[in-house]
Amino acid sequence: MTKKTLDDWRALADKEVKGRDLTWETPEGIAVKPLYTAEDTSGKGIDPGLPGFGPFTRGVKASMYAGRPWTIRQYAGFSTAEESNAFYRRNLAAGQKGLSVAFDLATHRGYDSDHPRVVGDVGKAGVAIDSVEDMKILFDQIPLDEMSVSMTMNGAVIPCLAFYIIAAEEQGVSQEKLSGTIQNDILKEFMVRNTYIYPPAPSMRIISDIIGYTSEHMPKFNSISISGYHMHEAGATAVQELAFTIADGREYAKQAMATGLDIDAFAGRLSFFFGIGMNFFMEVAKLRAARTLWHRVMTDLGAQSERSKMLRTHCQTSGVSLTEQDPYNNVIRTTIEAMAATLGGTQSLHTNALDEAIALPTDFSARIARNTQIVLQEEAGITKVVDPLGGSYYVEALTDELVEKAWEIIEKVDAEGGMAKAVADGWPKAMIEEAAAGRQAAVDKGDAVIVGVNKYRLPEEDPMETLDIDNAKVRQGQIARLEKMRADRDEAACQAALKALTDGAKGGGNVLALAVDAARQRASLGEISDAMEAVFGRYETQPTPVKGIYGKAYEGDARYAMVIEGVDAVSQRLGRKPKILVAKMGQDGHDRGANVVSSAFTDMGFDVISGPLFQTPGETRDLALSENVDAVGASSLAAGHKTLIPELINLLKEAGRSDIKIFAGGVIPAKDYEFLRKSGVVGIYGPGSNIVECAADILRLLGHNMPPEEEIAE
Ligand code: MLC
Ligand code: 5AD
Repeated sequence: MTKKTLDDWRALADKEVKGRDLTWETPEGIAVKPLYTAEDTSGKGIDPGLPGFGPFTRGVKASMYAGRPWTIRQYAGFSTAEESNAFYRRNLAAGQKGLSVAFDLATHRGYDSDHPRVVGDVGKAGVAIDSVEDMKILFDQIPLDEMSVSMTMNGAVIPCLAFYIIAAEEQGVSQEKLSGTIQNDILKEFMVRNTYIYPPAPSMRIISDIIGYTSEHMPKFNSISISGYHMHEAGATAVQELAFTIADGREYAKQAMATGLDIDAFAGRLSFFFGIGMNFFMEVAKLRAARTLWHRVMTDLGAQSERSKMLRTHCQTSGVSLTEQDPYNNVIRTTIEAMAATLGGTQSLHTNALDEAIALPTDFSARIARNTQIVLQEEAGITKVVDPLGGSYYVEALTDELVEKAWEIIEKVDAEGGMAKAVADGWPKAMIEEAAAGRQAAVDKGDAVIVGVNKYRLPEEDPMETLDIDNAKVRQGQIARLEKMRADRDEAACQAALKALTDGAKGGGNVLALAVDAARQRASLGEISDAMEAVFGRYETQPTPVKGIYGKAYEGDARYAMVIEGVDAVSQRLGRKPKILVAKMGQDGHDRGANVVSSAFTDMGFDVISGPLFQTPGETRDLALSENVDAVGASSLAAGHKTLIPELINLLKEAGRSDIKIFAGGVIPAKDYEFLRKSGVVGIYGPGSNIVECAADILRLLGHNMPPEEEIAE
């Protein structure tokens, strides 16, 4: 038999599909072909090398998981330090290997639990930590010289790391023995995650103070976790996530070098964090590309040691890919994503729980999430072979293409003055938001399938048990502990340490070293944050949603056209466009949903006011009144909805404006719907809601006779 050629294959495939084009254009702008062969890899000179050697495309260790499996590190934290500690200890007993702390939003934003701005946030989305006393309870009976601990903290990074150092010290563990990671990645906060406190320049200075301090005193501690995860969750494509994350890393390295540090003294402790979504091979290739790119960047910056050029990373499966509808599908999705992360060679992994789209994990859902990894490690044989997809024509070609495409953006960032400047200019955020709006339109139109949401949807869903936190009780307990600590401490010594911190923040001092002294004197998280805020100030920003992307994707769609007509009709009747305030109350900075909604509503012809982040209900009321809006859409993703939305409704009522319609959207468990409706919420839109339908509902409430969706079915 003669050997078949690619042309033979093409002819045969063409015949099978009658000439249909099988190329798949991914959101990254990559044209994925239906077949890859050696022509796409060795034929183009692609050689991924060997694991353990630069550029580490095939993995950072020669033996990878065959030598030591990845760390099962589940991110968790809720309510009090006592409850979170008990949860950690149960998880460790059941096979988890490393810890990862989720702090509540009050802590993230540098507020003590008794601060009036955080009434709805304390203990909700993570654990409340006000002082070293809480931190000691959090790690009670967990030996910090043996356990590696990750802390996801960026805004209030100085007090949290200081509390951790003192909690260990008082456990008898000196700081040089501590192994773990602090997230400490502020650039992506300004871009997508929004738990910043100070303006960009002092925030960058804090990072180099931490890198300086840890490289001197904590040699086993990873000083930063440069994160693409949150970009991914905000809707970034794989290329955007890669490019901006690597560019962030380069910026931090350059900043630390500018303070006089030798690159090889700190670079070995820079670590990374990526999100892993559903496009399986793309995600495998993404991690391989990330390692290749980082090796190139660090070589360019002059690193000598191979360790400095090694991209070590944590991964988390994607939250945004999971659904409220038919939630058991989430177990399947998470398994696929976890496989992509491990076949991509991650060092550490968090697998999301199946109730992700509704609430924080329960013991039940956390067990399944953890066991997903244990089964992969102990039953599936995945750990036995290093980089088993290495040499796959498709994966190697994709890796190469991702490197090229991301490198183009990295070079653009560099040409325009670096990532800190790009973040200030806002174009990376805008790029990600455009990708997010495009994705939302694809899902709403059904072009991108989500099983159980826009296809194969169940007629009825069974209710699920979810975790509920009594936020008022947590807050009372925290306040009592704070009061006791303040009464028992040496006040003069504490104030002196805080003053030294303020002086050091002005210049000359290392703010982490000074905060460690203040933590030892029982200064609280809010006090330490305030001592720096006195010098640095607090950063505020205004959302600027993108325009035109959602509408463009819907061009020619009949249902969309009806909504546009509806908006026109209401505009004519009112003599102005219908006006909507998209509000973000509390310390919840998740703004992908709010921005996408603002963007889509603007495209549909509404007059949209995008409220600033972090408002109190009183501030939202003031804005609603001064702008004289017809409706407020409150976006809530961090469990503050039961406190903040009813308060807003009451405040509007007191102001005599009960006519303003209130909608709620975001992560809201179905069991809370009744409570919210009774409080006066007229429409609730959970994850998976269709924005065009949401707009139709609003038009109905504004008195327009909008036909139901079924009536225009094609
Ligand atoms: C590993 N080791 C080996 C080996 N494999 N040694 C010999 N042979 C092998 N095959 C060694 C390593 O070199 C290392 O030692 C040690 O074992 C530990 O392995 P590791 O691979 O470094 O793993 P780990 O300690 O788990 O560290 C992984 C990490 C770290 C570097 C990525 O930064 C990390 O744990 N990050 C977690 C971040 C996280 O959980 N974030 C949550 C974000 S949630 P040595 O001496 O070389 O160090 C979030 C959500 C939100 O952000 O928004 O709120
Ligand atoms: N506990 C467990 N997981 C959490 N996540 C966020 N907060 C917590 C918490 N307190 C997870 C979710 C979310 C991602 C950012 O991290 O999966 O999508």
